[in-house]
Amino acid sequence: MSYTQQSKDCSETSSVEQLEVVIVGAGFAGMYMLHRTRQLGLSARVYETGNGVGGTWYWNRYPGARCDVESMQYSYQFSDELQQEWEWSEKYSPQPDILRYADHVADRFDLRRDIQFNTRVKSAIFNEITRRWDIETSNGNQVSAAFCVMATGCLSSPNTPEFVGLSDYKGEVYHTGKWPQEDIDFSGMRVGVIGTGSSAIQSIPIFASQADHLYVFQRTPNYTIPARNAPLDPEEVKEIKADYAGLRARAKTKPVGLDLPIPTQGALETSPEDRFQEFESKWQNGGVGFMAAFKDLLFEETANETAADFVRQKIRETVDDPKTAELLSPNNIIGCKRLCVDTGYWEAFNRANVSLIDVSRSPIERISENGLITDSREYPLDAIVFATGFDAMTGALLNVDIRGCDGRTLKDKWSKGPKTYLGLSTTDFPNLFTITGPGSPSVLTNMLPSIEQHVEWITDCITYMRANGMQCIEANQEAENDWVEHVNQVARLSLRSTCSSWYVGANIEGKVRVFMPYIGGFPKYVEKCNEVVANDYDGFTLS
Ligand code: NA7
Repeated sequence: MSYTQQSKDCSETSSVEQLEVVIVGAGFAGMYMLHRTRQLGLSARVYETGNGVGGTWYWNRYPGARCDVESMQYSYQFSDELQQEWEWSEKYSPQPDILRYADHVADRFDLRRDIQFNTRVKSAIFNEITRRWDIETSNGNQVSAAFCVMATGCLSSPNTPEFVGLSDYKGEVYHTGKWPQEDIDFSGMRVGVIGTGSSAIQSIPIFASQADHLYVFQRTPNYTIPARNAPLDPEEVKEIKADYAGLRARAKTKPVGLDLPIPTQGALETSPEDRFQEFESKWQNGGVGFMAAFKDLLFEETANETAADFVRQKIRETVDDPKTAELLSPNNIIGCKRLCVDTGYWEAFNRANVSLIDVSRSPIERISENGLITDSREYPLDAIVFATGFDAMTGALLNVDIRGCDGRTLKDKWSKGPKTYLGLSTTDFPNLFTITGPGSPSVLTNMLPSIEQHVEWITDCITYMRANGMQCIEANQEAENDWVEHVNQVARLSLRSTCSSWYVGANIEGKVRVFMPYIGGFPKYVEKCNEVVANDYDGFTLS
């Protein structure tokens, strides 16, 4: 639907399409938002930079990319038919399976007809006369929408450090977060990987099996736990599907939104033998559940040290060369940076064609025409892989020129760290919603239930506004201040806020150090969101 509208100063007439809702991003958040919006009978369009759905799982196609949340829980629950009919094949799904699932959802709910691919939203500007959002895309489309919903993802703005000389480099350059769609095979090549975060840890064993020689440039070693991935047992799947609702309901009572056992004992309350047994059993089970061995691992440094020691011992047992083992051993808080999950990571360093290069003391100096230079030595390379992570949580939001009341930019408002009410909304930006935005549990939880909770909250809010003849909703300054204070306060209780991770923005030069996600847990957060609604959108002004 499109009609002619007088522009602000009435001097010209332009044809601008009018929509109820514009959604930015066609990952799991954007797709469900579109589905729910259409169910309400509202006109909506999704703009997506890529040429397909899936968001994070569309871009992160690097070899070895795999989810660290179990497949049976890393999926939508809004449609029982969908969760009953879809068959996952592995305990932890590889990226191609998750992308296939995203494609299936898009087809099953006929979503593509309202998604415009290959289109980046350039700007979203709140028009104070129409009280609507004026949105402009990279290919010059202009639309006006009553609501603008940012479904841009938390890890979707890749971070590529600006090394001197990169543009002169003659070899191939890749970023794990922007991996090409075609198959890349490093056979016979000298390959350098920069970084040892989760993306590097997942891809290194595969690169090592292909490359002539693989050089891993490590600044900070990371903790990783074996995934122990396996095909899903059909009997177990049958059992889950017989009571999927039960599993989902239990998951919602857990801080991370995952049905995992909650520890009741502290690490220091147990004897060293029992403690070892518990760590060993979690280690054998594999995955991020390792941190659920004891209740105090993320709160008490001495308790945390027992878990860190256990993993360091495993590294020494696995890696043949003691010097390499030492270099691979982190000496910081385990679980402070997001714990990694791997398949054959430490083992890869036992191969003769893999070298670990420490760049902690002498950083990467520059990239030359032929390779990478550190510590005054050149490493000739045919390809360089940047596994250097993302400008997390705020990067993708701030890549769009978002302007609210009085022309205020979001970049300006968040220059000292993101400020939101519930991670859903921000003062001075009426009718703008962020799905899993900073200040919400998001990346500290199973993303799918967190996404669904936000989408349902937002669509319920729009329904309420329509039913009550309201045009605008805006977070109150005081409510926002209180929420930001609460988010910071609970963050200080956890060891998670103490290290230089992407949770605090420490990986991006110049980014203000603020613990961005809400660490108070999924149930507490949902309770707060529901309370706000029950009290007539307490903390918001509706007009
Ligand atoms: P991460 O976890 O942010 O890891 C990025 C890695 O890149 C990390 O080891 C960094 O070292 C390293 N890095 C970044 N810049 C440089 C420079 N300039 N020189 C050397 N090394 C550098 O990103 P991932 O993509 O692996 O994972 C992100 C999330 O995706 C992950 O947590 C999962 O949730 C999924 P540093 O530690 O900063 O010293």
